[in-house]
Amino acid sequence: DKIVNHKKVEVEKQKQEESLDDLKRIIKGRDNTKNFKAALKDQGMSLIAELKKASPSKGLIRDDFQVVEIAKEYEQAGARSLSVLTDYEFFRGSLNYLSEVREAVELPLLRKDFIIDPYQIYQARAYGADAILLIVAILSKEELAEYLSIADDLDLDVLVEVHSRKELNIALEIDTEIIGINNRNLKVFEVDLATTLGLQRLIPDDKVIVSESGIRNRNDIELLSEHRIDGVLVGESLMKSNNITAKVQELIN
Ligand code: IGP
Repeated sequence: DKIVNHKKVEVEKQKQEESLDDLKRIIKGRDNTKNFKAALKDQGMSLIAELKKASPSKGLIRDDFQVVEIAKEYEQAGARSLSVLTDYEFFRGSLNYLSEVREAVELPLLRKDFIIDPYQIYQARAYGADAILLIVAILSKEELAEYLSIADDLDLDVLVEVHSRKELNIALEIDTEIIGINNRNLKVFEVDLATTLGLQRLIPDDKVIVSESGIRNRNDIELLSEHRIDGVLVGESLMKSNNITAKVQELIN
């Protein structure tokens, strides 16, 4: 709630500085999007590597946050796509990180933020995203359906994030292809991979499934690999590593 209210104020300010028409003009000059969904469906467990400088639960995660350098290292090491935190208030992210990373790598990019207004979907596309995150916990079913259709018009893939059975049912009722199961309880910040294992069984075969948060090592990946999971979204354990290449390879090779 605190987050949603903050975002509403932030978005109103942004609209003053850069109008929806401005964004639409920028989008006209953008290249076609890259296929985030296809990158997830590639052979084996796909890694979405996250660029995350800080978080509400951990504070600053990485001092030396050179976003472009880290993005290139992720790509070289074998990540299939990247997640870029664009929220400043809680994660010390930036929309500029998104456009800078867009210039530096070929991988599909996910805009990771709290989307609560259609304006932010246009903004994602204008700044170089190929996919957006929609969080079921903070949107109504009507908003989810509306945002999915806007994303579709802009050629953006959508990762729909759920944390409970109730949220999953909503995700299954709207017409979404990619479902993210967040292992982190957003109220107490605890992570439990059992969240993925429990919900994954309830998802039809034609959906793409991503497990998000709290994935630390090879053991975690092996546990998830025993189930029908297409990809993992990993932030903190990569950002905390002093050898990012080695950490990526531990997770996916
Ligand atoms: C990454 P972790 O535990 O590997 O750093 O988690 C990602 O799942 C997490 O950053 C995240 C997130 C979110 C952040 C998942 N859903 C929604 C902001 C908003």
